[in-house]
Amino acid sequence: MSLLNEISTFLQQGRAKNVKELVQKALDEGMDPKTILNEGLLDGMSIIGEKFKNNEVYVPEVLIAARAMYAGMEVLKPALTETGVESIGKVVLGTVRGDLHDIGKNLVKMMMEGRGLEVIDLGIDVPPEKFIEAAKEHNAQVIACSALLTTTMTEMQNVVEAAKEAGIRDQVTIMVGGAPVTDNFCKSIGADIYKPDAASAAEEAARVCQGA
Ligand code: B1M
Repeated sequence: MSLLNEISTFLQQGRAKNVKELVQKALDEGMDPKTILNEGLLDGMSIIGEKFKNNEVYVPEVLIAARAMYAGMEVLKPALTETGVESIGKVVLGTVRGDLHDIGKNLVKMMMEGRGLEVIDLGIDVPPEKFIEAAKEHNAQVIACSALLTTTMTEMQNVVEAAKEAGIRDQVTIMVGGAPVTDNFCKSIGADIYKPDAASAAEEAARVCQGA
């Protein structure tokens, strides 16, 4: 079994310690951190997701797999993010109200920090007003909302409306993402940018902050 397959398998089994060790081993062998992320950690998480959908595994198994995912991400973080980079802009990031999924959001954060952005992470289950308050307080250029549920993605429209009501809509770029979100949905709610993955979200946020 290849190292990446082993990482994926251990992640599915929720064996955080093994995942951590193997991610470190892969890094020590000079493997590209993005390959480790995509073909090891995210591969395992997506297999767990498929099994979850088919009722082959349940919430506890998914949670321990998520814990193993974090253990691996922690080891990868320094390799994915450049340290000591001067901030090129500020992003307020959170998972919308009613939604507790944070793995994708945390990846977005990691990638954004790696691009030299300062990220104000509001966590999960974030009400629209909190996004707005934080954007005003920190003078952020971007509000970035993540949602993983079809029932919570509609909260993104409330963030857009709250920005209008607070009079900051033309000062802030609203970016949306997460598995059920699409470009059409983004347009339909009046948000500015949809990006399908963490790396392109970070690239776009950096572009916005640099006024390119
Ligand atoms: Co949840 N869950 N979950 N879950 N869960 C999904 C999302 C689901 C698709 C599973 C399924 O049925 N196949 C399904 C949603 C169905 C739907 O709405 N269409 C689902 C469900 C139903 C639920 C519950 C309702 C289950 C229940 O209790 N009956 C419940 C809801 C709780 C709540 O939020 N209120 C629930 C709970 C949970 C756990 C707590 C057990 C756990 C979350 C743990 C955690 O996050 N700390 C969990 C997990 C782990 C999943 C799956 C298996 C994996 C999600 C994940 O982390 N993927 C998921 C199935 C799946 O997605 N295949 C599932 C890896 C992550 C890196 O991907 O977050 O998509 P993702 O991020 C991607 C992109 O989307 C993008 O970048 C990342 C990749 O680079 N991205 C952005 C994300 N945010 C972005 C923002 C951007 C741009 C890009 O710009 C701002």
